[in-house]
Amino acid sequence: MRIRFIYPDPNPRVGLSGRKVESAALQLLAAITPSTHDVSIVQEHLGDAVRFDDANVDLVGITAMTIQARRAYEIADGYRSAGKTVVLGGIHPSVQPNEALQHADAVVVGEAEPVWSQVLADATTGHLRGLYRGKEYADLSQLPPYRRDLFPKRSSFSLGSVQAARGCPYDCSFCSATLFTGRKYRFRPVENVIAEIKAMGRRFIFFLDDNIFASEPYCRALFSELKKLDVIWVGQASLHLTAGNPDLLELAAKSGCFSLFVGIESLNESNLRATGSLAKNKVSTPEEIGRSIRVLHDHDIIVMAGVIFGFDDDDPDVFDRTREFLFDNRVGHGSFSALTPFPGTKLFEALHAQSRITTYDWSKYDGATAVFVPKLITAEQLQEGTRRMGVNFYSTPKILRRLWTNRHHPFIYLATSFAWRHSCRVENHVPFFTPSGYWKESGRKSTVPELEGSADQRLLASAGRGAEQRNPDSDKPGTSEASAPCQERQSFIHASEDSNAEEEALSDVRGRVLERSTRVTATGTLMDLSTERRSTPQRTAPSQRPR
Ligand code: B12
Ligand code: SF4
Repeated sequence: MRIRFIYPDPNPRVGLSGRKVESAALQLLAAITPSTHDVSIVQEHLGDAVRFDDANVDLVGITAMTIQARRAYEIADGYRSAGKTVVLGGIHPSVQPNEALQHADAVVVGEAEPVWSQVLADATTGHLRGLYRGKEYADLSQLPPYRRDLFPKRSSFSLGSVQAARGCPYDCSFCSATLFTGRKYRFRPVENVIAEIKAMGRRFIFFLDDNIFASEPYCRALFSELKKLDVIWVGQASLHLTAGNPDLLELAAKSGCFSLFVGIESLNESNLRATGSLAKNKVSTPEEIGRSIRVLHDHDIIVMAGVIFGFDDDDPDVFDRTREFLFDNRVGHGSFSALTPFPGTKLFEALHAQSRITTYDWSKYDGATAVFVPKLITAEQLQEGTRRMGVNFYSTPKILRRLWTNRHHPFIYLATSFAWRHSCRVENHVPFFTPSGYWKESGRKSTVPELEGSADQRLLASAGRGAEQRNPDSDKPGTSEASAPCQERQSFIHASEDSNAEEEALSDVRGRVLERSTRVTATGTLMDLSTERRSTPQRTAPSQRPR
């Protein structure tokens, strides 16, 4: 078969982060596709065009995070209208499989490795079975080298992405990672990671791992090998594993680590406790967080602080407090997001149960748009405060004032800061993201006609229809997968995992699933849920309430 893998361009607002990084998922999918098939990759966010009239395609495989879902479905529908077979996969189709099945011949739930050969075999004989879900997680020691040969190196500054491990033992309420990759770390053999980096021939490396410092023995071995290569790398890490281990941090710096993304999330301890994020960083007060950041600075590592606004204890002053903290601590880079209840997360369940989610139009789940009603601030304050945070943080005087602390990589620091600055200002020009704004901004014409009704109604309706048409169990009472706006969290946590943490997670999600099934059966269909949501009056921030 002639197979084309596609990375949809979600929208231009995501700017720097979404636009430069190549898709590791598609490179890996191409690598695990037997060589009897002819494979190509289209990365829309890097400028490749999607062409539905291309006769040289038999099967299209599309990846999607939630923010990409709308565009992914458009592409899928376009290819299916042209008579091609379409398979959807990635985090969003995995948590919303029945919704995704409305636009595809098959949906892969979870990791592709365990099921991909079966999908291809069934597609070849014309007998695709709808949903494919592996019985266990992928064995990372068997991962083949990614197919980087399928697209040209775009620029000497572009990042080469590599994955050393999957999984995360924590379960922060807003995060999709754990339910997707499991609560147990799985590592690739160090020699395979190093061989891949060497073969890549790139100087700038991006470790995709949720926590590159996850295991001390593993990262010691990895960093010692990396030290022998002339590479510069960035990764994600938790504060206690880095700051609490200066010796390891020194090795990381010597191996080429120039920047670490650290999910600080919030400076408010009660938010950290409520979301479970305290477990990963183990520091809670601004003073402790500041001290940890200084340890990273002492090792010449630029800190990129990940901060989320809109938690239940965030009041209108949260933006000023955070701005001062980041400035006082000369934090080099910042990534600011409005809290987003991604489908499948505990946060989604909680906010949905409280009728606080204001839209199920996934294209608005971009981390910049307020898609729920916050508690102590208004949705407008959340959206505007988050936007202004980025613009203010990346103002030219501020970038220059923190140069001294981040002087060890002056060129990279300045180049990335100004790129982020540009990215924040691009967002500034698109105050409210709408699908039509998207097409206008990107200069691209929509390839499928606009559907009737709001995006909310369409998504809700299609999810319900999908269940009826494709899920043989959909008419059974209490089948929550058929009618809930979000599929169950446990749907692809593999029961075969034997770690205690995984068992605890499973019983935890099972409990909640039971609760959800009852709730969904009681309320009936998705449309009922949306009516329930819409009839809930908008909450007002306490400061605006009449006293
Ligand atoms: C790298 C990464 C990025 C990169 C993306 C690079 C790229 N172009 O691919 C950057 C930094 C740009 C990024 C940005 C964002 N990200 Co991000 N990112 C990740 C991260 C850390 C790793 C993803 C990865 O590449 N893994 C390695 C590959 C091999 O694994 P994989 O993608 O899971 O693919 C496997 C399966 O999913 C499946 N599969 C995937 N696609 C397909 C397709 C088919 C056809 C099939 C059959 C199977 C299949 O098979 C693959 C092999 O097993 C994940 C965290 C995580 N643990 O997953 C978050 C994550 C995916 N990101 C997330 C988010 C929210 C974002 C942002 C929206 C944040 C923001 N507000 O800006 C932006 C959106 C950017 C955009 N697209 O425009 C969320 C997604 C949640 C959701 N429900 O959508 C995640 C899960 C993080 C989290 N903690 O919740 N991200
Ligand atoms: S520690 Fe990071 S990757 Fe793990 S659950 Fe929390 S936010 Fe997600």
